[in-house]
Amino acid sequence: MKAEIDGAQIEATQALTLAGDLESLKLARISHLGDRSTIARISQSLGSLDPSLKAPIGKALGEARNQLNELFEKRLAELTLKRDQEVIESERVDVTLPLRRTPKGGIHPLTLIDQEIADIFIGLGYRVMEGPELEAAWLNFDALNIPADHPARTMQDTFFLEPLESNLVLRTHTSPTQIRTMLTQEPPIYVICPGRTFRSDELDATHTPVFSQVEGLVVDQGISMADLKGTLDYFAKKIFGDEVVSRLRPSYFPFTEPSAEVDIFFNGRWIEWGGCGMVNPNVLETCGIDTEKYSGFAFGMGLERTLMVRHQVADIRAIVEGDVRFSRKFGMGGR
Ligand code: FA5
Repeated sequence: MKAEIDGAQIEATQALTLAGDLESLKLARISHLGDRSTIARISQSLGSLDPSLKAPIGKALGEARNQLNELFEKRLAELTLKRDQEVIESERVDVTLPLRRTPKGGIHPLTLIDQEIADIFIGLGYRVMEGPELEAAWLNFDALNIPADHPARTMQDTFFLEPLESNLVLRTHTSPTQIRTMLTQEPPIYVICPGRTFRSDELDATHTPVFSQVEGLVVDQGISMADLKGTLDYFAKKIFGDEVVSRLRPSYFPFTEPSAEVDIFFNGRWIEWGGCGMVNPNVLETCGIDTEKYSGFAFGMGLERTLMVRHQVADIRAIVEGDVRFSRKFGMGGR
């Protein structure tokens, strides 16, 4: 029996010593020191042994167990250290590696100014109205008092959609959204209508075939040119700075009467900003609005031009080409 203990001890010593990681050490312990191991089986049979054998066998068993437990603890410490070192090595971060930056996009300056303008007018109690970019020719022209022979309706300015009988155009201004508003809402009306507009202009330093406008429309009782001027002054100061003044210059639009160009005095000179006027009574009547009771004003300006003036952008292409290096300068670009 002593020989059996010695044999088991040798086998266990070998298994514990050879275990290369914590998992195999655990398995070696279960098979050589666990409940079903040779050593455990001999311990259990100790009671039935001849009394003279009990003491020496018991002693030999105790010694073997102590030696093996010590060996297990030693191997446990060694293999734990080894495992920790492996984890540290595999999870090591090389702080000297160059950073991999994923450049984020930036909010385009046109979107920013669009939001800025919406904030200004929402602050005055206006609502923001949107209309479709693909528009009925009737809303883009006729309802706005633009007759069939008006030059703006020629192929040179307008993108018509095929088949021509569809009478659909890419809207040439945001003014059809005025009509949509007046056809669906009762006065008092206080709205701005921002959006993309299209004209068959060549792309050059100051023109682009796809640009953006913002329209303003007010229809209420007792609205006069003074209200228009006051609103444009306030708008100009909010966009260009408190020192800026605006002036109205007589002009012509079929949908306003009288009509004017609004100029601003900015950086020492007068700059044309947009068109405006009192809504032509013909337009109000087309929309079923009682012209005895109500009058209104409207204005419309280009957003790219507004940005160009405010930020001294010499070429409109910088705005429309979407280069993030340009957008970042407006303060909302990620890195
Ligand atoms: C109009 O479009 C009128 N609907 C504005 C208006 C509204 C007048 C309400 C009265 C009442 P106009 O064609 O001038 O007007 O265009 C207005 C602005 O759009 C111009 O001042 C300019 O800033 C901008 N714009 C026009 N064409 C282009 C273009 N090809 N590229 C960039 N901006 C343009």
